Amino acid sequence: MKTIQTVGMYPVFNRSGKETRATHYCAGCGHGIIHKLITEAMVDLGIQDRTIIVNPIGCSVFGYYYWDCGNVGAAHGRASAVGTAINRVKKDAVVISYQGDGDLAAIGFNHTFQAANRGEHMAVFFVNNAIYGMTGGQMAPTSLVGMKTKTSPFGRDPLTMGYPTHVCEIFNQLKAPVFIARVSVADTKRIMQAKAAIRKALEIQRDKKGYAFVELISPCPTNLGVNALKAAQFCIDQMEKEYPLGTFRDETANAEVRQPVKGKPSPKEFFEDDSHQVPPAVIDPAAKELRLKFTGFGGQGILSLGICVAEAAREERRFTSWYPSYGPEQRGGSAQCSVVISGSPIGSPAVDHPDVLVCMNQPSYERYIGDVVPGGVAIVDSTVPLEVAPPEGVTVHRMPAIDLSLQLGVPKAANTMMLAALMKLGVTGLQREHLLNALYASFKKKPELVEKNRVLVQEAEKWIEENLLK
Ligand SMILES: Cc1ncc(C[n+]2csc(CCOP(=O)(O)OP(=O)(O)O)c2C)c(N)n1
Repeated sequence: MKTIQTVGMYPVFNRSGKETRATHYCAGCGHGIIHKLITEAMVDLGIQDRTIIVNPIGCSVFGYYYWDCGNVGAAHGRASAVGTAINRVKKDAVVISYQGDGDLAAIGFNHTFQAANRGEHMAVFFVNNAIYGMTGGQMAPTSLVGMKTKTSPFGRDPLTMGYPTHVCEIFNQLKAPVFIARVSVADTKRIMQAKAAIRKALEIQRDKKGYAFVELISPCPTNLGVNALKAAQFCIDQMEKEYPLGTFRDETANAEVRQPVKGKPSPKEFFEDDSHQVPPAVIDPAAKELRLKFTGFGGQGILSLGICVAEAAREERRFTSWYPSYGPEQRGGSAQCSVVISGSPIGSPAVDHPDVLVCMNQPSYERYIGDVVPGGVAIVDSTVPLEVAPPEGVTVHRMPAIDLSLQLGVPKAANTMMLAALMKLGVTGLQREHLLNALYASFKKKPELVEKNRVLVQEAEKWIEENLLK
């Protein structure tokens, strides 16, 4: 094939293994025009090398076959969220979020709205063809009243289907956006206006001035079931009545580069600050993976107990994960967390079949004891009646964690008693010193509790020696 000189778009589109210059869009569709306008502006402004386009789910999902710049695919509706992430880590990037009306105004509305409210540095191009194109013509949030679609065969009825969504008008209530405009690609005059709006949105990105939103009214002949001319006429006659064209906001001249809150460390400062540094884990094939589950009621310190064990493992340079799960109640609901300790990277932090189970209440004992693997260990508070027999090969230790903590006058320290049991019974494979360091570190904000807990651990260990290890 003869090489075609192109800028901004690839010379050939390799979709489906075929080298072609034809796009996958239907005749008369607006996407191709909008692609070209974005390409022209990107090249003219000299930003091609730092532009990253987040391609949506919808007819324009294949944008990355055409645009010769950075391209990232996002899950349906998440383009603005993915764009936000890119924006945060690649400060010099020009981020474009390209989204259809189903993608942006239905499944992804909140993501897009929140990105607009935060004033993320990105240009959002919102292609409004009043229908779900890719999936065959279902009703979109922007479908017109009375419009017949696959899912509104008798016409959109506001009584049951709501009214058309005016995204520009809604976003115009927000403080952060710098530029908001609605344009159309239905005829040449309108395409020229669209070209200017797209260019402006990208200039704002080039100059790091903030968030720009451009809605583009775009014909979809295939799903309207008419020819290209009639689809364009529908945009002009019908859609513009509902969605008037124009610039809603242009604060470009006054936009200032926004500054972060004072006193907040930059990500660089944060990660270079030694107090946040985590020593990297070391591969040790001899260290078998140990899976632990801590269970009880919320308020019993179950989650903190799991954190202590995970932190101690971290100090020993093990790979470790801590994965909490709790009911909606602030106090008294069920709480559990999974901890994995390993000498190699961890596949999943979820622990369904623990080697070690810690139970602080009856419901969790009954719920989880059957999951412990043969050869495993369960440490169960003595208040829990063992009405369910443990599986064969599972050792159950009874620990009066709640009663001991009450006797010692610190009812909240039942989890410290359990930690002492884990240490004394040696079931975590971690050193006592590291487990204690992790316990004391958890009282960073209440240093007076360190000494108290040191005594509690001693008492608990004494009890274990006399009762469990004899
Ligand atoms: C999570 C999820 N839900 C639904 C779909 C199916 N789906 C693919 S594209 C699409 C709608 C696209 O419509 P629109 O955003 O208007 O873009 P157009 O195709 O019209 O350009 C839907 C619902 C999907 N891919 N993923």
